[in-house]
Amino acid sequence: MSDTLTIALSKGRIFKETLPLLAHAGIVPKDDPEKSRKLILDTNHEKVKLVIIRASDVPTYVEYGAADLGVAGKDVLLEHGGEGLYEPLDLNIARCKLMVAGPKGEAEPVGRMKIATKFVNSTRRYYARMGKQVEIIKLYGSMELAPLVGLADRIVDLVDTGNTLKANGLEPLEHIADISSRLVVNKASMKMKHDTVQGFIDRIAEAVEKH
Ligand code: PRT
Ligand code: MG
Repeated sequence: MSDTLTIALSKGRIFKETLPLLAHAGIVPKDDPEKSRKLILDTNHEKVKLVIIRASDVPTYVEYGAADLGVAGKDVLLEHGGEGLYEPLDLNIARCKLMVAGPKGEAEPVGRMKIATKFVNSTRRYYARMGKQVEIIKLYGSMELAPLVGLADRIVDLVDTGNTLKANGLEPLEHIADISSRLVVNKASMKMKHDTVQGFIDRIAEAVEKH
């Protein structure tokens, strides 16, 4: 590796599922972000560093070139808009679905529904496509609570096993999008560090194939 590479990752499921792909590319972090409070992790490669940030901040770091590359959920990229980024690779990790959910067995209320979500842009686009007028209420988490306390009629959230919905008396109603994590690349890095960046993408692509 001839150039330096900074890779933006969020901790939790994305970090865990990206580790084996990085290992295939010969990159092994020196610290575990779940144990260390460090935000910049060194790796076995002197020139490769990982920055550990919030999942929703990854596109911003990469867009502005604070990181050359990053791993972000498609849900996050749909909200960000994806401007200023290349998205060359579907990593097929951290898979889930973006769905509309509501109280189990309850009929759709008449009139303008209230939809609680942190995915405001995706939700707006979805209901526009459906030709439905809705009121979108922006939340930052625990969307499942909103219908239980009368804040909203429906939520738009990520669903994996469906256990979180079930535990809160909700059920999945409509499928909006299949979600997985993507490798994103800063446009200038792609040009200026082409061989290093492309070499990295190729090795990660190989790892995804073998997974
Ligand atoms: O947690 P934080 O606020 O820091 O950020 P984040 O929630 O964006 O990060 P993180 O690590 O929780 O999720 C990172 C990415 O993982 C998301 O952007 C998705 O692309 C992907 N992913 C895959 C998921 C899930 N599966 C998932 N199940 N992200 C969240 N969930 C949550 C969901 O929001 C719901 O609360 O898990 C719950 C539902 O899971 P089930 O299995 O009960 O259906
Ligand atoms: Mg989370």
